[in-house]
Amino acid sequence: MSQSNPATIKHDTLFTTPLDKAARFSFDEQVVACFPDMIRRSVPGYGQVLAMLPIFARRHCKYRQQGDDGRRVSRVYDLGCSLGAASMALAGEFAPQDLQIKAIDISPAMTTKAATVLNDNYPEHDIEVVTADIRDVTLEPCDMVILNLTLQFLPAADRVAVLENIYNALSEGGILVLTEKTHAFDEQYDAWLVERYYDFKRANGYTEMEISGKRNALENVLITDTLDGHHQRLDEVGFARHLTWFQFLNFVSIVAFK
Ligand code: GEK
Repeated sequence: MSQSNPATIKHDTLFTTPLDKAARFSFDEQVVACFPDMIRRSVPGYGQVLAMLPIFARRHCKYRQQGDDGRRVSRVYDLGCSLGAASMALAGEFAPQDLQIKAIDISPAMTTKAATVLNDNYPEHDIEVVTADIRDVTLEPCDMVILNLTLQFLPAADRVAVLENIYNALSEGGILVLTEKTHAFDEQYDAWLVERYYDFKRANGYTEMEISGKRNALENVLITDTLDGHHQRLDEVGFARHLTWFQFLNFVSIVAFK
């Protein structure tokens, strides 16, 4: 099932004109309108990671939680859900009564659209879309947490607390899937990865102006860690086991086991 009607997804033309140098990237209505096109053309492996989420969920969501009506359900958090692509992928895999999804994003433009898309596609499912800062939310006991390209937008100093909150909420046997853009510690490797990443964007139709405009807008907004840095932080918050299961250029996805 497609996430949105392709006819209503705008082509990403956000950085096709010279920008005010002070302009910063924000998840507003303009971004929402072209988001599916933008993320697919800008994030190597985005579709592959989404496709694996229901496969992981099948193995790790064991109906450990109590639903509102007293029935056993699997509760999954989609943190920084944007238009709900990860929630969509999961909902398609579970019967409505077996799954409870809580999709949270700080951008009202995102959550408004996500709620419509999810409700239109999965009206029978228990999916709550919440507009909130994930730093302020107390998570309920859950089986799976998805942080797909979200932690990178939080100030570095706030990342441990968010992961601790997730660790504490996960039931034994549950998982966190953490997908992030990273940088390499070695400068030469990093330069190679960044150049090939720009080649990836060129191959997907972005011009030099669009690539440099987006890079400037994301400066100090999207702050990457190294892959080792992510693993160290997961250790720090208590995850005893965590594995890099996917890497495509400078984008990685880690699964952390509770
Ligand atoms: C996907 N996961 O398609 N609290 C909640 N949301 C936040 C916060 C915060 N403090 N900061 C940023 N966001 C999605 C893609 S996009 C990735 C995630 C990207 C939200 C922000 O509003 C945006 O919707 C999302 O994190 C990041 O699977 O655009 O590169």
